Amino acid sequence: MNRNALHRLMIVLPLCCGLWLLNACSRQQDDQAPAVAASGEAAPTVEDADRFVAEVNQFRKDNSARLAAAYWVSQTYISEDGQLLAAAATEEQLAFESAKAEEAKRFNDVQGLSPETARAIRLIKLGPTMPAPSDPAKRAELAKLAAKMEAHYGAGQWCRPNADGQEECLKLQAIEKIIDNVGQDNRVEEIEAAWNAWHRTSPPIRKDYQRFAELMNEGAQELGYADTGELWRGGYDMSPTEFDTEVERLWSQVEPLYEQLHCLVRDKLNTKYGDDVVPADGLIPAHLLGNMWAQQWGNLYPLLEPYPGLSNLDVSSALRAQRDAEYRKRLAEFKGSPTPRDLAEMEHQADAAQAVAMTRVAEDFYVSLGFPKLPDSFWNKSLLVQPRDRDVVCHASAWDMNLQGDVRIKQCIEPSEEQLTTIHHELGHIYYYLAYNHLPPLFQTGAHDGFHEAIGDTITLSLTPAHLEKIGLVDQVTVSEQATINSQMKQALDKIVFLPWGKLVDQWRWKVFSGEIGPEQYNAGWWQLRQQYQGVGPPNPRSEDDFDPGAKYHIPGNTPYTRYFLAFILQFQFQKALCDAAGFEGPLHECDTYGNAEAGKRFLEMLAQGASQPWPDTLEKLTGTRSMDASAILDYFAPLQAYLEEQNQGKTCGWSAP
Ligand code: X8Z
Ligand code: ZN
Repeated sequence: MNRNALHRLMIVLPLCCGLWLLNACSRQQDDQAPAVAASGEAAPTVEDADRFVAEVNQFRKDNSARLAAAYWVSQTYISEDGQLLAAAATEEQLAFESAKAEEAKRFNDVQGLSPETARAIRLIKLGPTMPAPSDPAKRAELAKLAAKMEAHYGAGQWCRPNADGQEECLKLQAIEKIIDNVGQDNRVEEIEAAWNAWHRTSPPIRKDYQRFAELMNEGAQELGYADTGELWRGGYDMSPTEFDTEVERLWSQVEPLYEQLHCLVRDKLNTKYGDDVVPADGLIPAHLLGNMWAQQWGNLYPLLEPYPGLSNLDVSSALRAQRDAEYRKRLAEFKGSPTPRDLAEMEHQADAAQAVAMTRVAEDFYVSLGFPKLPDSFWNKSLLVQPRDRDVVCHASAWDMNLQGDVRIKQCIEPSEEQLTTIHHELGHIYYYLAYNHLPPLFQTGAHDGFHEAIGDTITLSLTPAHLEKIGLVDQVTVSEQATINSQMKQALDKIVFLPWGKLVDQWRWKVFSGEIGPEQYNAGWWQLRQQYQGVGPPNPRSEDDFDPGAKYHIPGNTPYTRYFLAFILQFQFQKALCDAAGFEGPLHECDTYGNAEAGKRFLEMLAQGASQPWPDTLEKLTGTRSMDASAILDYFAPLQAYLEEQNQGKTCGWSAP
């Protein structure tokens, strides 16, 4: 689902976008609203409230497998039929969840509720991530739009004549390779063509998105929220306004480090491409940062490597070599002379075998911490490689199909470091699902959505150069201060660079929902935020015929995005706590929790709490603090910060405000 929306709302599903996740929260105005006691109706009792919660839990138990099956099919077999199934499931789920969110207000004045029931009612009142109007026709329209936009994104492609003059169609992952520009030196024009091609896929859903936002707002307003953004911000056990302030506070902690990194990257790109392409004191063009959305710049590491030649940190080469060895093995074992079809089949088998091997690497880390092995059904039912015969939504996601152990991931795995990291990320969701499956369905979600996104990422922080060497993915690891700077640079290009992007995606959506960015300014508003936060600009002039936000999965997929911003801060807090539990005494960036039972136990204990209590309680139990805080990430990158300051001396950093 990604419907992420469903996140809170729903029941089940994918978290990658999680589906049904609910989050905690509290809405002041709801809490203060009078109980809806129609004249003549007896005031609800504690027992009524218990029954109400039990009914919602039962609905989820009874329906999650069926609904999840519809979403799974729609995303792993993109077709009109799949859209129909997904829309019908969403409609049903939204009808139930929206009605219950409204009904839950009846219990506002009931005294003496058990803590579990009070918590469950708070969660129900939040409403779905995709709040639906109560008018059935509008609800159906909303569900249809959601299914359509997601399918449209998943089926996006770029068709052009190839070298032989034949039409060739590239899907997103193939187009991304041109932009990622790893191990090649594509011409700027080629990169820009790829960027343009992908950004041409989204204008067809611009009108749909406008209507979708309108309908969700109507649903949110029926529930008593000002707009959908307020509903989304309400899921954090504090008021939406307090949450806003928290996000700003966290951003202000990390912004200076991002600006330093931006400064050095711009300088290197300016040297490489010249003033005409990358102005020395202006915005960096978005297509030259080694990522379709310029959200993480790790692919630029070879250009930024502080001390070249010290260590080999190139995990992708090792993964590709493993995959090629799989292929050669099959070729050697083949009897007779293979036809082109046989060769293609062997290529596919090698891809699939390598995808399983990479997933096993990630599983092994969790198992080393004392987590269970993944169930057989995970291996049998997950989608780990892009099928050759149909479109699927390749954007990675993790699924809890039935709230009792049928967990899967859907990811078009390729042999690259980025994909290996994403597998660890997705397994974080999977292990969260498994750890809280014993709870009532309403509590089967993250402490908040940022927790869910941070679990697997925390594990990736242990993939230090020393660890990667141990598992045979890099060699010649050097231990020195210079080697530390190298490795931190590589990490920061992903982990620090992500932060402004992680914040701005929902800044855009919140403004769209509130009307501050009107439909006639969707694209201009988007680039204004990208300039403000990332210091990045479009490669060529954009207009309101474009819909560049729609070229990022989470917009058509309606997955809230601030969760990732929070996760990128929280994962360092989690890692610090786990390393403390493991008795590790060195600098945080050297800590590898692999095989540490105590760290694993503490982590699992946190996961097992799900959303059964406010997230500050859960955070405190693991980390000793009740707030999210960027000091762990800043401490982690302290060596790099010093290096950047020194490198940037005398340079003019920053860019003009929009
Ligand atoms: O969407 C994801 C995950 C699924 S929850 C693959 N991520 C964000 C993105 O790709 O934009 C992980 C990091 C940020
Ligand atoms: Zn995720």
